[in-house]
Amino acid sequence: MARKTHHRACHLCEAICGLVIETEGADIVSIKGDESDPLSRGHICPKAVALKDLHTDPDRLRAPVKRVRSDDNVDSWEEISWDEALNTTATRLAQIINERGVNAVGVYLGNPSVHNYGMMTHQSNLFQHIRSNNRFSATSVDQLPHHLTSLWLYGHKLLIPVPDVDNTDYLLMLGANPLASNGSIWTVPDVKKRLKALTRRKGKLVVIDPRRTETATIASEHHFIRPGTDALFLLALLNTLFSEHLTKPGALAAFTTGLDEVATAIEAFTPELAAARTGINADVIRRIAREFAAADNAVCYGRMGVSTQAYGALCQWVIQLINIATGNLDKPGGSLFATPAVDTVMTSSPGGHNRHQSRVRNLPEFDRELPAACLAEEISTPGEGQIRALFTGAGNPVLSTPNGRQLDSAMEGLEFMVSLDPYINETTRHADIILPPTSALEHDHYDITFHLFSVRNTTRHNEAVFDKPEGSLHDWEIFHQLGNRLAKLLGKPEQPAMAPHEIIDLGLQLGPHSSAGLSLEKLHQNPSGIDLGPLQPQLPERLVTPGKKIRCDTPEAIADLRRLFDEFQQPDACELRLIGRRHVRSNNSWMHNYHRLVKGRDRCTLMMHPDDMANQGIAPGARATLASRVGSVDVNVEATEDMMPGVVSLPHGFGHDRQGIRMQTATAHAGVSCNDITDDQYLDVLSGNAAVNGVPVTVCLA
Ligand SMILES: Nc1nc2c(c(=O)[nH]1)N[C@H]1C(S)=C(S)[C@@H](COP(=O)(O)OP(=O)(O)OC[C@H]3O[C@@H](n4cnc5c(=O)[nH]c(N)nc54)[C@H](O)[C@@H]3O)O[C@H]1N2
Ligand SMILES: Nc1nc2c(c(=O)[nH]1)N[C@H]1C(S)=C(S)[C@@H](COP(=O)(O)OP(=O)(O)OC[C@H]3O[C@@H](n4cnc5c(=O)[nH]c(N)nc54)[C@H](O)[C@@H]3O)O[C@H]1N2
Ligand code: SF4
Ligand SMILES: [Mo]
Repeated sequence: MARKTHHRACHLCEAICGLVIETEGADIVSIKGDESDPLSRGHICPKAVALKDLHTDPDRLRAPVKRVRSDDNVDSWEEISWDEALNTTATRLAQIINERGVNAVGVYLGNPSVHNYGMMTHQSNLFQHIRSNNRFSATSVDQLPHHLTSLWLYGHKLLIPVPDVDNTDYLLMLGANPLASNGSIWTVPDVKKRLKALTRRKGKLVVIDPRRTETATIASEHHFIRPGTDALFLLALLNTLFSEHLTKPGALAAFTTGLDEVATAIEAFTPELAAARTGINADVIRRIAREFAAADNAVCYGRMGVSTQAYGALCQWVIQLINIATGNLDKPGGSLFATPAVDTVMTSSPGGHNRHQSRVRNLPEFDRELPAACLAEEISTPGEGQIRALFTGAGNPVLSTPNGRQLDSAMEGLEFMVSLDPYINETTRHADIILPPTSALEHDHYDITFHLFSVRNTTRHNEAVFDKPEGSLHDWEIFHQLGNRLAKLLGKPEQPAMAPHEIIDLGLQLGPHSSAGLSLEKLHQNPSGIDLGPLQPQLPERLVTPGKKIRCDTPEAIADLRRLFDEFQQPDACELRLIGRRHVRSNNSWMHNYHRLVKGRDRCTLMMHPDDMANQGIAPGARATLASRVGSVDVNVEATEDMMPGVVSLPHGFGHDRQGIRMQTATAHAGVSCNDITDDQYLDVLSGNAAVNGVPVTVCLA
């Protein structure tokens, strides 16, 4: 059979590595890094090869299924036609909307939806008919504080600058472990090589993390920090910059206001206050501030660990202010905004905050979404506006949102649930109908999201590797067809079909690089991608704020300083706090079904410092019970001095031993769910983001 070579960008994580995939008929013969990709330059990680496993996985659904419950409460699944699946779904949704209004329909969209451009371009085909207040997504267990901060400072939720790692002299990194995650809100394939190049050219990488991570081991310096105290550390840095007159906004000064007001507002946040609670010495904090200010160019970057904690929004806000106050925003070697060929900043709403609140707990919306931490209570609390039907798409909130067990049981009480997902997993097992899309390799691919956070401007569109199997539907087609069926039932006009690639073709021709003659055709002539050059300074033009000014003294953030100050006036009664972790062979909750990624030693272990273990009488290798306000799990303990004393770490995305799941390999490597321990009541109240890091816990012998 003839061998074929395909070029394709990997869609599994934010690094968007270029791949070369060799096929023979329906077989994938090899998956390798694409040396000609101008961004990833041949880099791949072990997950890339699992694209083959994902494609061939016998557990992956190839046709829609409906759940059938027997008299003795045992569920089984029956394959049904697309017509039946889409008609039943549209009918049930229409019925609930007509009887109780749109708010009775909840929507949850998960992470892979932003890696799948058809889902991005076509979800509105369905959701325009369900303008529900009860929309949720993985954003509020993740990067919500970044969006909120960017809305405040730069006028648009997506205008998030990224560290110019290849040119910086000083990278201060908090709560990120790119050697495991391959970078986040920072598309930086081959990050290890880039970080090593930084230290080799005598630059400095300083990592602040409660665990000595893989990234920390290649850093110039690593400091443990008590989880959830980063805002104190960051404010102490900024305070030092002000009090020692080290601020120098430079060119930014012409369009930046409010730094003096910030200086006054944060006077109380001294290095001494921070030292008492963070565990980082005041002299070290002052030294880092001075070194940061003295570097020719420097950048502060913080990710999951500082976003999904009780002061996530304050942390991200101060990070931006540190970069602004030192003149490092919009500067080569500092933090820069990317200019993607298809620019969603031009086409999407800037976002908004707190324009409505959740029904039960009054939590703020952001960009028309409510915090995922309140999804369960919105399903289970009776009253006007209660969620009675749920649509999930590319999400597994039972494993990925705090107090997942509560959501797991709330879903049992829904009148109707439908999931757009290729698997029967912890979440979708509750669905009445599961709509499985084609496999990723059966549709074309353009990354509409992550070029926006990339360290270099590049662009590529890739054709499908395999033909679409007969009778199957892509995610976008499911949205489109379901949307039209629902429209018809609600008496609204149907939408014509425009395929995702046609939208991209337009986006390329109207986008910021249109002068380079970009079009889909041109991209097809360059299947490894086209280099559009390094990131460029572009302020103030790119700002979307009134008068193109950056107003630093954000009233909401300044008001939140009081909450921070008050909390840290109290002694911390909590002995142990839980944080998460990632591993390069795993990807959130859904990639444990591929043997090559799960083989080897158990990775769902609780990492704990030997002194803490001794205090609790736990021997190495013993099983322990990890408990919080909301639940407990039994887990194997791994002794390691890489943990800060007083902190334990458990990865999320495990817990696959629940009834009715059809993911054989994952079930055989079940582990426990970290989110059976994280608390739906523990969040950053300013942004509404879940605080899955820093959760107060106890650990004792099982
Ligand atoms: N404790 C703790 N909790 C966390 C985190 C943490 O660090 N600690 N991290 C948080 C973060 S950053 C995130 S992003 C969330 C992730 O949370 P979610 O997005 O809710 O969960 P995922 O595990 O990404 O689940 C993805 C689902 O999409 C399906 N899927 C995969 N590809 C496709 C596709 O192409 N189309 C469709 N329709 N479905 C697809 C998979 O089968 C799976 O069911 O978890 C969050 N939860
Ligand atoms: N292999 C793999 N890659 C992935 C994913 C995956 O699951 N597996 N998920 C993808 C997704 S959806 C995302 S959002 C990104 C996330 O990308 P990253 O943000 O790089 O993710 P993590 O590896 O979780 O790094 C978070 C770090 O924060 C630390 N931390 C926890 N609490 C605190 C705290 O209070 N303060 C400080 N300073 N640090 C703290 C943790 O120890 C951890 O090292 O990764 C993406 N890439
Ligand atoms: S680093 Fe991310 S994008 Fe690159 S091969 Fe691995 S999973 Fe795919
Ligand atoms: Mo994420």
